[in-house]
This record gives sequence, structure tokens and C-alpha cells, in this order.
Amino acid sequence: MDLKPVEIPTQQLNVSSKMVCSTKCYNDVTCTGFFYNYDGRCSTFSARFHSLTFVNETGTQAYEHGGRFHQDIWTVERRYEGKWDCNMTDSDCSFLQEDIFVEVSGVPTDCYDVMLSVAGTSGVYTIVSRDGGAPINVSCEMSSSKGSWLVIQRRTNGLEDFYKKWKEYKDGFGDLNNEFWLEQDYFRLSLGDYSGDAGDSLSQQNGYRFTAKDVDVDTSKSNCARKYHGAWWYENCHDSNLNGQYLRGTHSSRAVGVNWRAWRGYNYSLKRTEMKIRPMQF
Ligand SMILES: [Ca+2]
Repeated sequence: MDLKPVEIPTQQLNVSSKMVCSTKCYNDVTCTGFFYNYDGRCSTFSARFHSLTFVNETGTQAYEHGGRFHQDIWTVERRYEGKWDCNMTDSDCSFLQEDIFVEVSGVPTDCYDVMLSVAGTSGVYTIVSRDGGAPINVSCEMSSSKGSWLVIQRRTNGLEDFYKKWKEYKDGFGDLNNEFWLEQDYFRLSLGDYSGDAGDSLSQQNGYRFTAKDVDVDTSKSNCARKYHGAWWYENCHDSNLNGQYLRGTHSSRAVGVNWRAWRGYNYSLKRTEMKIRPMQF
């Protein structure tokens, strides 16, 4: 059965081949997938195919990629075909993630790619960043139904010193199999809505830049990183301090530990933390 996305394409063109269609998608920063028809019709989409609904059509195939060329070669291409959650009397078919037929070539560019190639196994993997930079190792955590997480911070036992300089945070440090901070470019915090049961201790820091002991961009007269022995998106100063001192539980000194105010307050240093991100589509 062949299927076509019901979403309105961002662009429709006639092209000579699937590769030309995929290149059109690559060259459009908003494009995350394309649909190629063997008569030469090429449609590009800004939605990912795992969030689209498909309808029947003959002679077409859907491809998804995140704009991923590395050193002029394709790194990842996923092809969708075969099984769909589709009642033949309905025109609408739902896409089923477990029914993806996957073609992966080369190296993955994020934990989502890793999940598609080695389904269900958490661990350390090599990925190539979307901007085509050097390969880096990352820690990916797969969950059964909700896709995959890229872990950006982990505290477990206090072996790693987190009282580090700004550039060390930018470059990343630690042991990916244990405690670490992942290199990152987004040093201004940008958050969506909170949900969960530990209380929201991050939204107060939303929109603020990253202060470390040697770079003070917080709104306090002092340097919050020095004052609270950490490095964070401090305001004046914090509701949370997950890069603070690893103090293993209750401490008398105020707000200098691995603190999450809404849950255990300023005098309890969490024993285990993980910060992780994943694409919004999941
Ligand atoms: Ca300051």
C-alpha cells in the first residue's frame, strides 16, 4: 500500500530524481521530510513523518531527514513504507512508529537516529552534529514508547568536579558513562511548559544566560556561580542549582548543593540528577 501525507507541503516541484528532491529538502532549513512520486513530483514538508497522517496513493514514497549531509555524503535517510495503522474503508491512516521501515546509512546525527538504528539500547554513541562538525560521543537514553533522550547532564556520585569555568561548560567535560556535562551551543535557557511531580524549579531561570565562576552574566551584584558554587542560568540567583556541590543529601550551607528548591529545598543536595532533551514531536 502506498500512502501520501495529508499535511500541506511547504513546496511542490517537478524534479528528475529522488536525490534532487532530497537536496531541495536539505537546502530548505524548515524541511524535515519529503515525499517523492515516481512521476517526478517532489513535495517537501516541515512536519516529521512520524507526526503526520497518511492517505492512500499509488506510486509514492515518503522520506524523512533532518537536513543531513556530512562531507557531501548522505548520513541518514529513512524510508517509510509497508505497514500502517490503516483501515481500508477509511481514507485516513495513522502512522505507527513501530512499523517504520528504516534505512540508515553512515553515522547518526542525534539520539533519534541512534534509536532507529539500534532500537532500545541506551548507551554512549558517536553522532555527527547537524552543522557537519566533527563527530562527538553522546549518551542516549532510549525509552520504550516515547522515543529517545539526549542526556546533557548527569550527577551520580560526586566523582566529577562541576565547579568549572565557562569555557569548560561550553566544551563539555566528564565521563559519559557516569557524571558529565555535554558540550552545548545554547547558552541562553529557553523553556516550554512544565509538567511533572518534582515542582518547577527551572522556569525562574528561563531566558537567562549561563554564568560560571569566571563569566558573570547574572543579574545579581555578585557572581551567583561563585556564591553558590556552581554554573547555571542564574538570575538573582536560583531556584535550582544542579551543577552545584555534590553534598549527598542534607547540608547546612544554604543553596550551594545540587539543589531543586521546589522538591527538597535549599539545604538538600540531590544524589542523582539527569538533564535530557528530545525532539518536541515525541
Ligand atoms: Ca552578577
